[in-house]
Amino acid sequence: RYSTAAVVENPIIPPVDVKYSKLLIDGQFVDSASGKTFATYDPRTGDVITHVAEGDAEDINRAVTAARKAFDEGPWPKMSAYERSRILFKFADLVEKHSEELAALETWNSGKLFRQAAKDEIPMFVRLFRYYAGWADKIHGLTVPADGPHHVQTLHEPIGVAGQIIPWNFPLIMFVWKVGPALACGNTIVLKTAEQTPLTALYAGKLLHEAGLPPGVLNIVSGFGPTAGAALASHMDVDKLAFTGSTETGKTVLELAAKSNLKPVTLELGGKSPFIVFADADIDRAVELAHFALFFNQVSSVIILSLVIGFIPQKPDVAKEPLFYGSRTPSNEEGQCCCAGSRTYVHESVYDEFVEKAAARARRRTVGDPFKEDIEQGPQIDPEQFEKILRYIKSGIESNAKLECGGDKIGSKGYFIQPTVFSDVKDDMLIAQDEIFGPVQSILKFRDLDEVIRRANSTRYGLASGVFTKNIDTANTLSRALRAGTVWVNCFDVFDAAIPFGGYKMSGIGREKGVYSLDNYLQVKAVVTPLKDPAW
Ligand code: TXE
Repeated sequence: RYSTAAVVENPIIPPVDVKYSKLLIDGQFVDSASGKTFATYDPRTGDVITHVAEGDAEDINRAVTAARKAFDEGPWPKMSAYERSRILFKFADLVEKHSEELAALETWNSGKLFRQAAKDEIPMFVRLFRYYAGWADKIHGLTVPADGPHHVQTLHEPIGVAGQIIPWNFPLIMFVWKVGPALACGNTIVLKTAEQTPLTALYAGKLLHEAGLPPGVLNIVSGFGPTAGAALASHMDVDKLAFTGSTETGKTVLELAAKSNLKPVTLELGGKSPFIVFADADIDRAVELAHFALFFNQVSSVIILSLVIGFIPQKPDVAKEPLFYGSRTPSNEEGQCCCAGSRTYVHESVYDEFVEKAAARARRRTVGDPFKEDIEQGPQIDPEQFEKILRYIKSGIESNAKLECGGDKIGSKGYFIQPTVFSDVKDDMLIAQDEIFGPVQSILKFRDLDEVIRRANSTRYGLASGVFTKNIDTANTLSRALRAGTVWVNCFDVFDAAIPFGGYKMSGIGREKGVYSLDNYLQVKAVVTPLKDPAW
């Protein structure tokens, strides 16, 4: 289905204009202190979309000063929790109202499928904000039964100014994972967006203010990692840091936080998640789900949903698909997902059949303009990621993995890569060790349960995992033995606002989403009072 000719010769003109491109500080869109701007690109073509204000250390300082003032002087942290909740609910309504525009901007700036942005990610963004809006007035401490004649209570207080650094693969979803819990708990924020995708966060920031967010509570600085990002991580007046990105940069920001004011840090980093197919699995479903787990590109929400619930409809009718899918959000397209099932382990008795079907499935994958309805895979985000993926493909070929299909770029414009499948992959090959973050499936053969547990765990990462079997004992054993933050059994990438997400080992520190995410943004204070004056 893909060809070596240019895949996007006449790109669809996005149905949206860029309205916001300055820094959002203290409730105002402002130029950067240096007056500098940087270009942001359309990954379909590599063409410039617009120029945005480039924040650096001085702008981070301005933003932190505004956030500090908004925290110390209020009204946000001291506002009634119900009022805070109402503002977040109102914002969710506004996002729904502007969802087409936001989705188009997200696709234009990140290259993700428009269908995916509009029908999965924006609804999930709204769902998550409503989830956190619901939490705002339900956060409270405990009465503690301590020994002795004391009344002891805990107060759960906002932590202060939160610094948040997000990546480009899910610009809006990463926004809500960070901003949602921080606001619900009454914190103020300085958010540094990824240099590749600054546009939708600014739009969302504008809508939050329209919903009634006081100035200074959410400040957004577009800019680069070593300048703006590092300044935020090492700022003495930032009380907490949350980061999503590469393991390497995660180590850097942790060090910066430790060397400055020892601010607590949560990290959501890279992964190399195993997807394990046992001999008793329904092979066709396992092939489709493994394909989805690695490449994910919105085969169609209906088909993916049906894989999860085990029902295959005759023909998905895209026009009639509901806007909300409740408890499921997709991973990202083009394999640009931290929890991608990037090591596909298949039992030896079904291995040959699986490989043949997996390659056939990848060959059928449609690559092209993400604004088009019939496309499954858009471009990679930028030249760096594009080149990195091509280098890993070359390394797979050189290390004698068997190239079943793909293996090259497509066209000469934009950042399109052929859906690629390697079989005969060995655990020590680079393509089985490193996070490729692209449309490259690696299939490995295994013989028995103990062996696959050992091999699945033999990675420095521990973000997610998938198990495909009809045997409940196998599923239960794997669920406990796999050292990963998520085990998906007979499904993959099933997300929900309430399900915690995060990594073991070098995949991160802490959990996002769900009730666990609130702990990241709260201080616990013990208050101890004698039951009666001891002098009596
Ligand atoms: O990540 P970085 P990049 C992985 C994936 C990808 C690789 C590199 O394997 O191929 O990382 O991507 C900011 N101080 N993931 O280069 O550098 C940066 O500006 C402070 C997995 O995009 O980690 C951006 O906002 N901040 C991941 C954010 O960090 C710094 C998603 C992420 O950039 C900084 C993305 C510094 N010194 C990539 N340097 C996931 N977990 O989902 C950079 N940044």
